[in-house]
Amino acid sequence: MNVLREWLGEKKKKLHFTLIDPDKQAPEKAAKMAATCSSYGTDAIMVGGSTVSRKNVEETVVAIKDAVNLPIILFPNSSNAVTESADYIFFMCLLNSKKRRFLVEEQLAGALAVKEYGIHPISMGYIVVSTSKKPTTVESIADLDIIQEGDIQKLLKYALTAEYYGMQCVYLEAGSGAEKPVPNEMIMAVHSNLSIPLIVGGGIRDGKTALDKVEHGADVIVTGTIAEENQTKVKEIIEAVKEYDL
Ligand code: 1GP
Repeated sequence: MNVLREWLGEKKKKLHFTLIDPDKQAPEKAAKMAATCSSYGTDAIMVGGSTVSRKNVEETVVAIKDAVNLPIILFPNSSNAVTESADYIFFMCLLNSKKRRFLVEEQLAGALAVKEYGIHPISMGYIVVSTSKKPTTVESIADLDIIQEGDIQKLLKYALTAEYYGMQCVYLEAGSGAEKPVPNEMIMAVHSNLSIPLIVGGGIRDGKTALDKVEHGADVIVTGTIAEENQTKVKEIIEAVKEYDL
């Protein structure tokens, strides 16, 4: 079952997910942010960050669960971020990392916990596109086979590999707080060559950019940093995503 495809089909709209980093605020504040984004129409809350502790993730998930009636999806940086109260987990492989750790080891370390906790896994090919002069956090830790802006052939090889492996979605990531989001032509190339849902995130800060990304083929827009900085902009982004008719 491809949950993302089902959600896209049911809503007949593009989707917006809000990413909350448990390291950036207390669980109560995270819950308030989730409630605000929920009132604006976000479709799911992703919980994850680069230095999260299991306790912090779990407390944040529990607080958000109390505050909103939305799916909560773990977006783990490691097996340490697998906690029991989430509904879903992006069971992800950082395809263009050269580190075995991000390709399979963290996944091995977390698989039994996903089973034991009964969290629904959504398999994901996670691909980082380098758009920033200053490396984002994921770029600094992942030892990437770098995909430069505009290198469509290289991106397509990775994206097709995700689909041929049977992964349920592809996430094109510019990195949290990226100077620029993933370029439109790269999104369009993946959209026109793949049939699995396409998630795009990193560096999206306004409604116009979000709309641009969905118009070029993104099915799901993820925003994180802007929810911490400017709630009016989050509203604008969610409205832009929702305005787009499939
Ligand atoms: C990070 O793509 C997400 O994984 C969100 O990025 O924080 O730049 O919105 P931002």
